Amino acid sequence: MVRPASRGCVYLALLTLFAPPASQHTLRDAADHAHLLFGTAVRAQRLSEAAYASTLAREFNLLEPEDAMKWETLRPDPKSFDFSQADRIVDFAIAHGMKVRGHTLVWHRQNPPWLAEGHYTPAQLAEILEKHIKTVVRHYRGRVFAWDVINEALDEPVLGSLRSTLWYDQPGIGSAQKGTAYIERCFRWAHEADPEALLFYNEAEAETMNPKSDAVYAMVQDFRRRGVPLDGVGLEMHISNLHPDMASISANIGRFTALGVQVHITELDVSLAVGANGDPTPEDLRLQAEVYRQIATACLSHPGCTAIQTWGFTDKYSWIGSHSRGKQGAALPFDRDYFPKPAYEALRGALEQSKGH
Ligand code: 9MR
Repeated sequence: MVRPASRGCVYLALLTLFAPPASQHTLRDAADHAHLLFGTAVRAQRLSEAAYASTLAREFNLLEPEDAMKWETLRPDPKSFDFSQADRIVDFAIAHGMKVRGHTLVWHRQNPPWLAEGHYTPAQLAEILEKHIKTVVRHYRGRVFAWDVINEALDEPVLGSLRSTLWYDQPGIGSAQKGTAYIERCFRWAHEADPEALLFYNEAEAETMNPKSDAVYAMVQDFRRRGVPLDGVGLEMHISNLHPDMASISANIGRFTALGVQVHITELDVSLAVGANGDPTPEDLRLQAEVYRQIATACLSHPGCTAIQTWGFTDKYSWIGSHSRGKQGAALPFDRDYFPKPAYEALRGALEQSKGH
């Protein structure tokens, strides 16, 4: 795969300089070789774009709906469930022999107005949430192998404290001020709905050893001791620092897997400063590739780190651009025209060098 013209010269030079020995294998082949799930977040409305669909099916053995399983999309009104977009993605995965991670049953964002502004009592909210979790998990029973049950329940300003949310204490589902009790109830509901599904707690900025990951660790340890059905921790890995503390990231993955839970790297992207034309510098592309390589290598060095997902795969569609008002971008392994970047080669190289997982 060689990219022609325009940005092509730069990429070609970088590929030549930094690529591992030429290989006809795809990232998916390399992931299969490494016995690792390698996936990406997917937008249902893009599946009709030929280049999007063919790249997705060729390069990944795992996918996760980026937004299609959030309440905003699944729950147009209090009474009904609209599975159309999520089903499209799941059907695509099954048709192409890919596994599916579900994202996300409980979050404080992307909730529909009828829910967020509904002024429900805790008892009513508990009933609504239990029904939602059980209906969605049952709908995908046997098709979604792992769920992000709760997403980002910890706070940013006071790292490690529980975030004040609709589900916790505004007004919450009846477990306000009882720490992680509301989270535990959600895991138990999901487990009742599909005892085979792997249940994950997914968190942002808990990648390194820090107060937030300490709080996740304490919760996971407590849940495991008491038999709460939690199987894994999702570390998002939205990276904007081109020199991340890899020793800390690796130690953090290690301490979670030592508790007997799996780690999935769930939302990996490495954003770069971009100019008005959306392009990063060649040097940043090289550093970005190195970060991708190091993250893959860190995951592969822990047998309990069983999946890596990028948050999208083409720079054409990524949350980073709108989030940074166009100042950051180019965060993913494929460029806007679906040509592989140095990051792609670095990931594939790391997977190919793996002794098997
Ligand atoms: O990528 C998602 C974007 O399309 C949504 O607009 C955004 C809304 O907050 O959520 C993005 O995905 C988030 C994910 O669900 C949870 N972790 C953080 C991700 C980036 O914001």
